Formats: sequence, C-alpha cells, structure tokens
Amino acid sequence: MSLRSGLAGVMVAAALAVAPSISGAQAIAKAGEPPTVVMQNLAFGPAPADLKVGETLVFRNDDSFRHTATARGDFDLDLKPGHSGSVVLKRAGTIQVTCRYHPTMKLTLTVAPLPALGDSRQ
Ligand SMILES: [Cu+2]
Repeated sequence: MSLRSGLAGVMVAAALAVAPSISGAQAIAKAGEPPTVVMQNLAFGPAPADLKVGETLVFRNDDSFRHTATARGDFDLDLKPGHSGSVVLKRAGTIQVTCRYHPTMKLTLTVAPLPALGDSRQ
C-alpha cells in the first residue's frame, strides 16, 4: 500500500511535467494523467497496469544519462536527461522495451486489446 501511494505521487509529478508536450496525443489519452514509466538509476520503473491498445504511454527520463525506450517494431524514443516523450500503444500483447545505450535496462509491457474488438486477429 505504501508503494501505491508513492507511485501515485510520482505519476502526478509526471503528468505535471509532461502536460505541455502531449497535446498532440490528447485525443487518444483519457482524462487525467497518462500512465508513465520513469527511467532512473539505469533502470525502468514499474510497468503501468491496465494498459490498453490506443492508450498513450509516457516515458520520463529522470536519470543523468541519456536513455531510449526501444521496442523493436513498436516504438523508439530517445530521451535526454530530464526529458520525456510519449508513445501510442498500437497493438495488444507483450512488448519488450530496452534502452539502446544500456542493454541491461529492460521492461515488459502488457497491453490488453480494446474490449469492443474481441478477437482482433487478422
Ligand atoms: Cu539507457
């Protein structure tokens, strides 16, 4: 439970920091703060729960190193220290994220399909 409240504080801070830069994605984002992954101490923070296709996910680099959030075939953000960026999750399933500069940095995202789509296989 203490983890939960700590995380909430981080996410509020992220939303405030990122708000000016996500206007292009706001049509897709739900109201309130977008789910955020914080990069710190050469690691990705915890993956947000309940990610869905079409949702905007923010990566924020709180480290003093440059990092990328790279998922082959899905997205590739290059973030200087103190910068953040967002991606739109385009497919359901498991997405493996790493940093091109620090291959030991790993994150697994689980993205749920849109409920209305049901079976979205081609
Ligand atoms: Cu890195």
